[in-house]
Amino acid sequence: MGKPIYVLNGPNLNLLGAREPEVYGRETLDDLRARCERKAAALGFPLEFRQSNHEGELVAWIQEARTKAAGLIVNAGAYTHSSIAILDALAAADLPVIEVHLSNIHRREEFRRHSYVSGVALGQISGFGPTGYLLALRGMYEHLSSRGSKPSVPRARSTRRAGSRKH
Ligand code: CA2
Repeated sequence: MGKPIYVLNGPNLNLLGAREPEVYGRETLDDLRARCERKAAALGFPLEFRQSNHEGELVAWIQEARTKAAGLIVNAGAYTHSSIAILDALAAADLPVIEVHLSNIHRREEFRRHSYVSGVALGQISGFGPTGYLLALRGMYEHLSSRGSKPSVPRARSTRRAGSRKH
């Protein structure tokens, strides 16, 4: 098994499914975790899925990911729009980052349009609900595979034809 992809969730995402279903849907965080685990298993990589309401804990997890993870998928919740500490930690991690939001942050309040995370992310997926996480996992898989750093991708078969080997 290679290094896991870390999926980190920020404040209040533990309330998923319990409140504001018109914005965030009816799926709980546990449902979302289960979906992500199934997707990661199908793609063949380990997954580390976590949620915290604390900025410092998220920073600590990003620092941990620097040596332990192959890539980071981040929904920093409201910290997306405010946390330079998370931005700095992501930049220092020097890992591929994909930013995810359940809602489309560009068609909500003006203050949600700016994301600190975007400055260090490969890209942002916003507005597709829980499906956005699955798209991010797929995107990370493709990104890591294209760099040859997806460990469970079968090694390329030799292009040398049988019998052409020099003895
Ligand atoms: O759309 C997203 O995923 C957000 O990251 C969610 C954050 C929000 O501050 C961002 O602007 C966009 C809020 C997460 C709060 O989640 C709740 C879920 C259910 C009920 C209440 C809050």
